[in-house]
Amino acid sequence: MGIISKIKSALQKTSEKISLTITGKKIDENLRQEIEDALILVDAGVKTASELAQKVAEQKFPKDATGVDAKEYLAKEIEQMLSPYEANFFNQDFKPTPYIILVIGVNGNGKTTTIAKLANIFKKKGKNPLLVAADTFRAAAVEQLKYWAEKIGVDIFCGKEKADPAGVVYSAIELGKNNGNDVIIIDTAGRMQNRSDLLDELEKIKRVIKKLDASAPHSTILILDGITGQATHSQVETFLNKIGIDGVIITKLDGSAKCGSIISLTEKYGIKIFAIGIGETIEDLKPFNANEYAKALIGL
Ligand SMILES: Nc1nc2c(ncn2[C@@H]2O[C@H](COP(=O)(O)OP(=O)(O)OP(=O)(O)O)[C@@H](O)[C@H]2O)c(=O)[nH]1
Ligand SMILES: [Mg+2]
Repeated sequence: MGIISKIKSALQKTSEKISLTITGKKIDENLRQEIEDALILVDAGVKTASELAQKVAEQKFPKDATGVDAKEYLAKEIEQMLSPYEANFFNQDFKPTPYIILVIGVNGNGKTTTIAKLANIFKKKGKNPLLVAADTFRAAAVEQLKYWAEKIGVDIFCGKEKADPAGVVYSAIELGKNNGNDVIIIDTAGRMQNRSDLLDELEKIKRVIKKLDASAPHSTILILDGITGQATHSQVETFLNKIGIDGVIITKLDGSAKCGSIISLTEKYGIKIFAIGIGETIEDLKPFNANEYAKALIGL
Protein backbone atom coordinates (compact mmCIF):
# COMPACT_ATOMS: atom_id res chain seq x y z
CA MET A 1 0.00 0.00 0.00
CA GLY A 2 1.30 3.47 -0.84
CA ILE A 3 1.96 6.19 1.68
CA ILE A 4 -0.95 8.24 0.42
CA SER A 5 -3.47 5.47 0.92
CA LYS A 6 -2.03 4.64 4.32
CA ILE A 7 -2.43 8.12 5.71
CA LYS A 8 -6.10 8.61 6.33
CA SER A 9 -7.73 11.05 3.94
CA ALA A 10 -8.81 13.10 6.86
CA LEU A 11 -10.16 15.97 4.85
CA GLN A 12 -12.04 13.84 2.39
CA LYS A 13 -15.48 14.95 3.54
CA THR A 14 -14.59 18.57 3.04
CA SER A 15 -12.88 17.96 -0.23
CA GLU A 16 -16.04 16.27 -1.49
CA LYS A 17 -17.93 19.39 -0.53
CA ILE A 18 -15.45 21.57 -2.38
CA SER A 19 -16.54 20.03 -5.66
CA LEU A 20 -20.14 20.84 -4.84
CA THR A 21 -19.78 24.40 -3.68
CA ILE A 22 -17.27 26.04 -5.97
CA THR A 23 -19.41 27.77 -8.56
CA GLY A 24 -17.92 31.13 -9.39
CA LYS A 25 -14.35 32.32 -9.23
CA LYS A 26 -14.18 32.21 -5.48
CA ILE A 27 -15.25 29.83 -2.77
CA ASP A 28 -18.08 31.04 -0.55
CA GLU A 29 -17.98 31.83 3.16
CA ASN A 30 -19.59 28.52 4.14
CA LEU A 31 -16.90 26.61 2.40
CA ARG A 32 -14.16 28.75 3.88
CA GLN A 33 -15.57 27.91 7.29
CA GLU A 34 -15.82 24.23 6.45
CA ILE A 35 -12.21 24.07 5.33
CA GLU A 36 -11.15 25.81 8.53
CA ASP A 37 -13.20 23.42 10.68
CA ALA A 38 -11.85 20.37 8.89
CA LEU A 39 -8.27 21.54 9.35
CA ILE A 40 -8.91 22.12 13.04
CA LEU A 41 -10.43 18.66 13.27
CA VAL A 42 -7.28 17.05 11.90
CA ASP A 43 -5.35 19.05 14.48
CA ALA A 44 -3.59 21.48 12.18
CA GLY A 45 -4.01 24.15 14.88
CA VAL A 46 -6.56 26.95 15.03
CA LYS A 47 -4.29 29.69 13.71
CA THR A 48 -2.90 27.62 10.85
CA ALA A 49 -6.37 26.36 9.94
CA SER A 50 -7.77 29.84 9.78
CA GLU A 51 -4.84 31.17 7.73
CA LEU A 52 -5.01 28.33 5.24
CA ALA A 53 -8.79 28.62 4.80
CA GLN A 54 -8.41 32.35 4.31
CA LYS A 55 -5.83 31.81 1.58
CA VAL A 56 -8.19 29.53 -0.31
CA ALA A 57 -10.96 32.10 0.14
CA GLU A 58 -8.80 34.87 -1.28
CA GLN A 59 -7.67 32.86 -4.25
CA LYS A 60 -9.26 33.72 -7.60
CA PHE A 61 -9.90 30.52 -9.48
CA PRO A 62 -10.52 30.40 -13.23
CA LYS A 63 -14.19 30.41 -14.30
CA ASP A 64 -14.18 26.76 -15.15
CA ALA A 65 -12.43 25.78 -11.90
CA THR A 66 -13.57 22.62 -10.21
CA GLY A 67 -13.30 21.34 -6.69
CA VAL A 68 -10.10 19.56 -7.64
CA ASP A 69 -8.50 22.92 -8.43
CA ALA A 70 -9.39 24.23 -4.98
CA LYS A 71 -8.09 21.07 -3.36
CA GLU A 72 -4.88 21.25 -5.34
CA TYR A 73 -4.42 24.87 -4.30
CA LEU A 74 -4.86 23.98 -0.63
CA ALA A 75 -2.49 21.03 -0.94
CA LYS A 76 0.13 23.23 -2.61
CA GLU A 77 -0.13 25.77 0.23
CA ILE A 78 0.35 23.02 2.82
CA GLU A 79 3.24 21.56 0.85
CA GLN A 80 4.97 24.95 0.76
CA MET A 81 4.62 25.31 4.52
CA LEU A 82 6.11 21.87 5.12
CA SER A 83 8.81 21.50 2.51
CA PRO A 84 11.49 23.42 4.49
CA TYR A 85 11.19 20.70 7.15
CA GLU A 86 11.40 17.79 4.77
CA ALA A 87 14.63 16.02 5.67
CA ASN A 88 15.32 12.64 4.19
CA PHE A 89 17.32 11.15 7.01
CA PHE A 90 18.61 8.28 4.90
CA ASN A 91 20.01 10.51 2.20
CA GLN A 92 23.40 11.19 3.85
CA ASP A 93 26.67 9.35 4.22
CA PHE A 94 26.50 8.86 8.00
CA LYS A 95 29.94 10.18 8.87
CA PRO A 96 31.92 10.12 11.11
CA THR A 97 31.92 6.43 11.99
CA PRO A 98 30.67 5.02 14.13
CA TYR A 99 27.69 7.27 13.48
CA ILE A 100 25.89 7.41 16.81
CA ILE A 101 22.11 7.84 16.90
CA LEU A 102 20.30 8.46 20.17
CA VAL A 103 16.57 7.68 20.10
CA ILE A 104 14.40 9.30 22.75
CA GLY A 105 10.77 9.95 23.51
CA VAL A 106 7.73 9.36 25.66
CA ASN A 107 6.56 5.82 26.59
CA GLY A 108 5.01 3.84 23.79
CA ASN A 109 5.63 6.39 21.04
CA GLY A 110 7.35 3.77 18.90
CA LYS A 111 11.07 4.14 19.71
CA THR A 112 12.00 0.46 19.70
CA THR A 113 9.93 -0.36 16.61
CA THR A 114 11.39 2.61 14.75
CA ILE A 115 14.93 1.52 15.67
CA ALA A 116 14.18 -1.87 14.13
CA LYS A 117 12.97 -0.14 10.98
CA LEU A 118 16.08 2.07 10.90
CA ALA A 119 18.36 -0.93 11.42
CA ASN A 120 16.66 -2.69 8.54
CA ILE A 121 17.30 0.26 6.24
CA PHE A 122 20.94 0.54 7.33
CA LYS A 123 21.46 -3.17 6.76
CA LYS A 124 20.02 -2.85 3.25
CA LYS A 125 22.41 0.02 2.63
CA GLY A 126 25.28 -2.32 3.39
CA LYS A 127 25.98 -0.86 6.83
CA ASN A 128 26.79 -2.86 9.93
CA PRO A 129 24.63 -1.37 12.68
CA LEU A 130 24.84 -2.11 16.38
CA LEU A 131 21.66 -1.74 18.41
CA VAL A 132 22.01 -0.80 22.05
CA ALA A 133 19.32 -1.85 24.50
CA ALA A 134 19.76 0.90 27.07
CA ASP A 135 16.17 0.58 28.29
CA THR A 136 17.16 -1.46 31.30
CA PHE A 137 14.04 -0.67 33.31
CA ARG A 138 12.08 -3.53 31.83
CA ALA A 139 13.41 -6.94 30.82
CA ALA A 140 10.71 -7.01 28.15
CA ALA A 141 12.17 -3.91 26.53
CA VAL A 142 15.52 -5.64 26.03
CA GLU A 143 13.78 -8.74 24.72
CA GLN A 144 11.82 -6.66 22.23
CA LEU A 145 14.97 -5.15 20.73
CA LYS A 146 16.68 -8.57 20.77
CA TYR A 147 13.81 -10.02 18.81
CA TRP A 148 14.19 -7.39 16.10
CA ALA A 149 17.98 -7.60 15.99
CA GLU A 150 17.79 -11.35 15.43
CA LYS A 151 15.05 -11.03 12.86
CA ILE A 152 16.92 -8.42 10.85
CA GLY A 153 20.32 -9.97 11.45
CA VAL A 154 22.16 -7.08 13.09
CA ASP A 155 24.37 -6.80 16.19
CA ILE A 156 22.93 -5.92 19.57
CA PHE A 157 24.40 -4.97 22.92
CA CYS A 158 22.10 -5.60 25.88
CA GLY A 159 22.37 -4.03 29.26
CA LYS A 160 21.63 -6.19 32.29
CA GLU A 161 18.27 -5.55 33.89
CA LYS A 162 18.41 -2.48 36.17
CA ALA A 163 21.95 -1.69 34.99
CA ASP A 164 22.82 1.99 34.72
CA PRO A 165 21.76 2.95 31.19
CA ALA A 166 24.67 5.38 30.78
CA GLY A 167 27.11 2.60 31.70
CA VAL A 168 25.48 0.29 29.17
CA VAL A 169 25.83 2.95 26.49
CA TYR A 170 29.50 3.47 27.34
CA SER A 171 30.32 -0.24 27.05
CA ALA A 172 28.26 -0.55 23.87
CA ILE A 173 30.07 2.25 22.07
CA GLU A 174 33.45 0.85 23.03
CA LEU A 175 32.40 -2.54 21.74
CA GLY A 176 30.97 -1.06 18.54
CA LYS A 177 34.21 0.77 17.87
CA ASN A 178 36.24 -2.41 18.35
CA ASN A 179 33.86 -4.46 16.24
CA GLY A 180 33.79 -2.01 13.37
CA ASN A 181 30.10 -1.18 13.60
CA ASP A 182 29.62 1.89 11.44
CA VAL A 183 26.28 2.90 12.93
CA ILE A 184 25.25 2.65 16.59
CA ILE A 185 21.58 3.13 17.46
CA ILE A 186 20.71 3.59 21.12
CA ASP A 187 17.26 2.65 22.42
CA THR A 188 16.29 4.41 25.63
CA ALA A 189 13.48 3.90 28.10
CA GLY A 190 10.31 5.87 27.48
CA ARG A 191 9.96 8.87 29.71
CA MET A 192 7.24 11.39 30.22
CA GLN A 193 8.33 14.91 29.52
CA ASN A 194 7.43 15.95 33.09
CA ARG A 195 9.73 13.43 34.80
CA SER A 196 12.81 15.52 35.42
CA ASP A 197 14.70 12.65 37.10
CA LEU A 198 14.39 10.57 33.93
CA LEU A 199 15.37 13.50 31.78
CA ASP A 200 18.47 13.94 33.94
CA GLU A 201 19.32 10.36 33.19
CA LEU A 202 19.11 11.08 29.47
CA GLU A 203 21.46 13.99 29.93
CA LYS A 204 23.86 11.63 31.65
CA ILE A 205 23.67 9.23 28.70
CA LYS A 206 24.49 12.12 26.41
CA ARG A 207 27.47 13.15 28.54
CA VAL A 208 28.82 9.62 28.48
CA ILE A 209 28.49 9.44 24.69
CA LYS A 210 30.42 12.70 24.42
CA LYS A 211 33.23 11.31 26.54
CA LEU A 212 33.85 8.73 23.82
CA ASP A 213 33.20 11.04 20.88
CA ALA A 214 32.83 14.76 21.44
CA SER A 215 30.92 15.15 18.16
CA ALA A 216 28.31 12.56 19.15
CA PRO A 217 25.44 11.83 19.30
CA HIS A 218 25.48 12.61 15.60
CA SER A 219 21.71 12.46 15.54
CA THR A 220 19.34 12.73 18.45
CA ILE A 221 15.93 11.68 17.20
CA LEU A 222 12.72 12.34 19.10
CA ILE A 223 10.00 9.82 18.35
CA LEU A 224 6.49 11.27 18.36
CA ASP A 225 3.22 9.37 18.21
CA GLY A 226 1.14 10.72 15.32
CA ILE A 227 -2.07 9.82 17.16
CA THR A 228 -1.27 12.32 19.91
CA GLY A 229 -1.77 15.28 17.60
CA GLN A 230 -1.01 18.72 18.99
CA ALA A 231 -0.39 17.33 22.45
CA THR A 232 3.06 16.41 21.14
CA HIS A 233 4.02 20.08 21.41
CA SER A 234 4.90 19.90 25.08
CA GLN A 235 7.01 16.81 24.39
CA VAL A 236 8.95 18.59 21.67
CA GLU A 237 9.43 21.62 23.86
CA THR A 238 10.85 19.69 26.80
CA PHE A 239 13.14 17.35 24.87
CA LEU A 240 14.30 20.18 22.64
CA ASN A 241 15.23 22.42 25.55
CA LYS A 242 16.56 19.83 27.93
CA ILE A 243 18.30 17.29 25.69
CA GLY A 244 18.41 18.88 22.26
CA ILE A 245 17.04 17.13 19.18
CA ASP A 246 18.11 17.09 15.55
CA GLY A 247 14.84 15.89 14.13
CA VAL A 248 11.68 13.92 14.77
CA ILE A 249 10.16 10.75 13.42
CA ILE A 250 6.39 10.69 13.60
CA THR A 251 4.94 7.20 13.97
CA LYS A 252 1.48 5.68 13.59
CA LEU A 253 0.37 8.06 10.88
CA ASP A 254 -1.38 5.07 9.31
CA GLY A 255 -4.02 5.18 12.01
CA SER A 256 -4.10 8.81 13.01
CA ALA A 257 -6.99 11.21 12.58
CA LYS A 258 -4.68 13.99 13.71
CA CYS A 259 -2.24 13.96 10.82
CA GLY A 260 -2.58 17.72 10.46
CA SER A 261 -0.63 18.34 13.66
CA ILE A 262 2.60 18.08 11.67
CA ILE A 263 1.82 21.47 10.15
CA SER A 264 1.63 23.32 13.45
CA LEU A 265 4.53 21.35 14.87
CA THR A 266 6.94 22.45 12.17
CA GLU A 267 5.59 25.99 12.19
CA LYS A 268 6.05 26.35 15.91
CA TYR A 269 9.38 24.62 16.49
CA GLY A 270 11.01 24.59 13.06
CA ILE A 271 12.10 21.01 13.56
CA LYS A 272 13.08 18.67 10.74
CA ILE A 273 10.98 15.62 10.04
CA PHE A 274 13.40 12.77 9.42
CA ALA A 275 10.85 10.12 8.54
CA ILE A 276 7.33 8.89 9.20
CA GLY A 277 6.04 5.58 10.52
CA ILE A 278 3.08 4.17 8.66
CA GLY A 279 2.65 0.69 10.12
CA GLU A 280 3.98 -1.98 12.41
CA THR A 281 6.08 -3.96 9.96
CA ILE A 282 9.78 -3.47 9.43
CA GLU A 283 9.21 -1.86 6.02
CA ASP A 284 6.86 0.82 7.34
CA LEU A 285 9.28 3.71 7.77
CA LYS A 286 9.32 6.20 4.92
CA PRO A 287 11.01 9.51 4.18
CA PHE A 288 8.75 12.45 4.86
CA ASN A 289 7.63 13.97 1.59
CA ALA A 290 5.74 17.26 1.90
CA ASN A 291 4.03 16.87 -1.45
CA GLU A 292 2.76 13.35 -0.79
CA TYR A 293 1.74 14.23 2.73
CA ALA A 294 -0.21 17.33 1.71
CA LYS A 295 -2.03 15.40 -1.00
CA ALA A 296 -2.88 12.59 1.40
CA LEU A 297 -4.18 15.03 3.97
CA ILE A 298 -6.46 16.77 1.48
CA GLY A 299 -7.56 13.50 -0.08
CA LEU A 300 -6.16 14.09 -3.54
N1 LIG B 1 0.24 1.33 13.41
C1 LIG B 1 1.49 1.63 13.80
N2 LIG B 1 1.94 1.16 14.98
C2 LIG B 1 3.19 1.47 15.35
C3 LIG B 1 4.04 2.30 14.56
N3 LIG B 1 5.20 2.44 15.23
C4 LIG B 1 5.10 1.74 16.36
N4 LIG B 1 3.88 1.14 16.47
C5 LIG B 1 3.37 0.30 17.55
O1 LIG B 1 3.32 1.05 18.76
C6 LIG B 1 3.54 0.21 19.90
C7 LIG B 1 4.64 0.80 20.77
O2 LIG B 1 5.86 0.75 20.05
P1 LIG B 1 7.28 0.61 20.75
O3 LIG B 1 8.27 0.62 19.65
O4 LIG B 1 7.32 -0.50 21.70
O5 LIG B 1 7.32 2.00 21.54
P2 LIG B 1 8.44 2.52 22.55
O6 LIG B 1 8.52 3.98 22.37
O7 LIG B 1 9.69 1.75 22.36
O8 LIG B 1 7.78 2.18 23.94
P3 LIG B 1 8.50 2.19 25.40
O9 LIG B 1 9.79 1.47 25.24
O10 LIG B 1 7.54 1.50 26.28
O11 LIG B 1 8.67 3.62 25.78
C8 LIG B 1 3.86 -1.16 19.33
O12 LIG B 1 2.71 -1.96 19.38
C9 LIG B 1 4.26 -0.88 17.88
O13 LIG B 1 4.02 -1.97 17.03
C10 LIG B 1 3.50 2.82 13.31
O14 LIG B 1 4.13 3.57 12.56
N5 LIG B 1 2.22 2.46 13.00
MG1 LIG C 1 10.87 0.72 23.72
